Amino acid sequence: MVFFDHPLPLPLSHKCERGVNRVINAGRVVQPTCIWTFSPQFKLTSFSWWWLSFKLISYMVIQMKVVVRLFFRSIRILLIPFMHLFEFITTPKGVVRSAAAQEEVDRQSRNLVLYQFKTCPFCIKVRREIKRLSLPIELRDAQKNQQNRAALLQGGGQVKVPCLQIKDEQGKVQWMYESTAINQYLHQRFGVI
Ligand SMILES: N[C@@H](CCC(=O)N[C@@H](CS)C(=O)NCC(=O)O)C(=O)O
Repeated sequence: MVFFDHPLPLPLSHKCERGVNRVINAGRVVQPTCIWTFSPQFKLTSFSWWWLSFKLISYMVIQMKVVVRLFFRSIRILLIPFMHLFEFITTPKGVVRSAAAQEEVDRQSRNLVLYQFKTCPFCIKVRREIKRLSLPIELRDAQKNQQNRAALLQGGGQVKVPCLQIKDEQGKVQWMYESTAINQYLHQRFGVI
């Protein structure tokens, strides 16, 4: 009969031979919790096979997730300089208003905050519109800054960017997601015809 340490946790052990406290394994005295034998009494039940397969597959899925995440993270890091260059090239010049009109726009812009990621293409799209409309809107990074991330999650309900925080004259706060909706809103409110 072959004895060796049981390499697996329950439920395989329910089929194992029990009641033996000490076993000699390759000349060493070991204290097994369970002994797995090749004796005729030992059989892997179909449940155990399913359980083993499930464990194996879930382990592989977790490993794959890590690899896929690493892959996309490295691509993003490689793309960062190109995205900044793209933003620099495609950002238009800001509109010019009269001093009084710009002062009013500046005042209203103080009630707006854009939660964003530096290299998110949808955020670049909104930042471009902000620049085009000459709006001094505060930008808050929600990727690395945990405080901003938490504020976005708590206020808006999800960590998704771009998100425009709009405070009205009464102090009521609204959170607007979707780059297209944000650009439309900014255009309607501050657009120069
Ligand atoms: N349809 C949305 C897409 C926004 C989106 O997918 N944003 C990504 C970043 S580029 C995001 O917030 N992902 C959540 C995260 O990475 O945690 C829009 O146009 O604003």
